[in-house]
Amino acid sequence: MREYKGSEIRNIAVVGHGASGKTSLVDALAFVSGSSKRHGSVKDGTALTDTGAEEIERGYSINLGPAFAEWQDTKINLIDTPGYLDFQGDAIAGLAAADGALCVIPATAGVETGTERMFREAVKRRDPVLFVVSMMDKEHADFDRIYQQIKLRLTTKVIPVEIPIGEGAGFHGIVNLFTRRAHQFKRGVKTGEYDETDIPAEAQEQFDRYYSELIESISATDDTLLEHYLEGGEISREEAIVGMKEAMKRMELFPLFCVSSELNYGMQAVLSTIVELMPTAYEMEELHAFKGAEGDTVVEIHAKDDAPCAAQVFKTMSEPHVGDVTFFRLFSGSINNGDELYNATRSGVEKLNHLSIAQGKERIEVPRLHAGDIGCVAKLRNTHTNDTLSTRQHPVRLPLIEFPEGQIGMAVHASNRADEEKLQQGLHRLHDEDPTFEVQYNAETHETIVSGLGERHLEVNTAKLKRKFGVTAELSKPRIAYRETIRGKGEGQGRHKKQSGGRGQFGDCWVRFAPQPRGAGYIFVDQIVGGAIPRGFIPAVDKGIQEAAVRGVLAGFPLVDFRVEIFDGSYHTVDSNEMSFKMAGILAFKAVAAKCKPVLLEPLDEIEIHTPDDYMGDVLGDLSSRRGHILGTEPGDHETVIRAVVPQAELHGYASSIQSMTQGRATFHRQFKGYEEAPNEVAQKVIDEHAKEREEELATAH
Ligand SMILES: Nc1nc2c(ncn2[C@@H]2O[C@H](COP(=O)(O)OP(=O)(O)O)[C@@H](O)[C@H]2O)c(=O)[nH]1
Ligand SMILES: [Mg+2]
Repeated sequence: MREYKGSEIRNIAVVGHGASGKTSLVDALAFVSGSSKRHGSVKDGTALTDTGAEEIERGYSINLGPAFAEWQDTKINLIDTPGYLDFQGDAIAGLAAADGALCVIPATAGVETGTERMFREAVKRRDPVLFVVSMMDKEHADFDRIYQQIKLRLTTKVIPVEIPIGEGAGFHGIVNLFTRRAHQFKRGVKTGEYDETDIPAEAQEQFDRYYSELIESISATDDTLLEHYLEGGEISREEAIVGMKEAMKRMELFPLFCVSSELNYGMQAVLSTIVELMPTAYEMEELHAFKGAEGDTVVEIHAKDDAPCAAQVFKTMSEPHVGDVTFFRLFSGSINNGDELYNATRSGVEKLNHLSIAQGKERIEVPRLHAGDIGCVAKLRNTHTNDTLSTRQHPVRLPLIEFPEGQIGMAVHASNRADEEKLQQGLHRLHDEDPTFEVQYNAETHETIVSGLGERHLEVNTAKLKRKFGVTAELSKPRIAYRETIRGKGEGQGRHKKQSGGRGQFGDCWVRFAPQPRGAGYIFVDQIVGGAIPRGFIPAVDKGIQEAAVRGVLAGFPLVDFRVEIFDGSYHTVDSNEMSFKMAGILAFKAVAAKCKPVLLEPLDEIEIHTPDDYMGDVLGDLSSRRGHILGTEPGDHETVIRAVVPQAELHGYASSIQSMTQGRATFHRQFKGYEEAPNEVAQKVIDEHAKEREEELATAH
């Protein structure tokens, strides 16, 4: 395989909703170009970029999948991405590595949530987007309807460059509006060969309509072209292409194409269009990176071969028998097989053995990669997603890819207790592979909590744990970290006395408890006068009280926000010691706290929801059924922002229910807000449950 310079490279992410035909399209493009030897199929589990065991088993993409197609002296790097929102982390990583996107929309199902989410993400990153209507051969395929839907739901700046001849079972050709030529296909063609003809009569009327629309749209983006057009001049194909490419870069035009990946119809035209209309890797917008230990110096990164190397890791995948494979986009400089690079994020040197490019799961070793290219390397020592590889002489860190944050949390434990350590290792490896999968230990509830983007995300990672690390893990509803406090004042005595021959134990204290404002914590005040207890023993009382407070009085949760004054006590010159006074503290807590109107506190989250206006009523109604307190609503661009405070206990499963309530169009962010007294009936339920658990524990202990 020859070497490609950045000017001969296009980096394209293929995005869209789940089951829109992305993986099939990537497979067909690579096959038709000749770069991939077989036309694989998602249904048979042979698609080029769906290679993980979980992907083949489930029939959809979970990880991004790298591939390439060599076409017209150009290497088109194609990054297939998962469409389900649960796996959108990889779609965002794919976009970050690319300079442009193909947004795939099936001719039957049309625009869906994932389409909308990824189209907006590409536009936000200012990546030119080319729409591809896929599955034109399927029953009920309807090109015009999809075009109107894109206009309505995604952008009015969409413009067909191709139109289909026939639809569904009758789909047999494509007219290109630029060339005014038709490609006519026959069933069973191997690599998308076609007969080129004039526009057939059956497509003439449609052509006339779309052609003037196309030329008008392009002219409207460029003053010279517009003048030319208004004066009645013809706009040449070359002028139109240049005008279109520039308009695409400014997000002013989004061309629309149509294909059938199953039949390989339309693939050659899409390949040529990518070469013609998508920016080369050298044209990428200039990036800014951070230099120095504090990252306080900003340097410009240009796609130049002779500039210092700067590569961003956008994905790592652990593979059986290989270890970790690291995928990176080389934004600047060129690298040779065997080079040593410097990971400025972690201050470590890495040797790039077997520098490669990937075609699905196959890796092809290359001697060199030029600025702008995408490559991979196996067995780096300590390099993870979002790290920057540069050189010791010019260490830099590229801006981080912003991954979406977890939406759902579950407690996890190994089915077999002996596997607990393996479980922890596996979880951390999975996080390294996928930053949207997070692992945290909650010290209050003693649970490991995993969070991700949806139920499917957590379920797939549980399957990976089993396959890759041999651990069977169980997920369960996380415990809520309730707390307790007191609302009243009280005082009493803690007296510990034990005499059993020899030296005894004696400690005795008198204390007063008083409530403190929420969040004030625990305060201990020494008000002993006249040496009722020697100074040295008083801290032991404090310690005893704190120790007892951890287990609370109502339901076993820590008691917080209270003040203790120690004001009297007594001691014994021989039998008193620290241990005895700690016991006295514990007894004092037990005697007094229960008398001070103890109450249960529950944790609350502040939640911010972005929802399309249509669903606002439903979302608000649902929040109040979850005992939510609405802080306010604000109108946004095409959405409303709702802010509310909701008890954590009511938020379990919220991600799934808001997705089904809003057809997956709302997003939310939640954050711990603080503690408040739980309403009586909630508290009583928690107290009863605790009592029952205690009983069961005691029963099994005997
Ligand atoms: N009839 C037909 N089916 C297709 C075509 N492209 C994809 N499919 C099928 O649609 C389903 C989803 O395709 P896939 O490529 O996995 O979509 P992705 O989830 O976007 O990657 C699979 O069963 C494919 O076989 C096409 O051009 N024609
Ligand atoms: Mg796929």
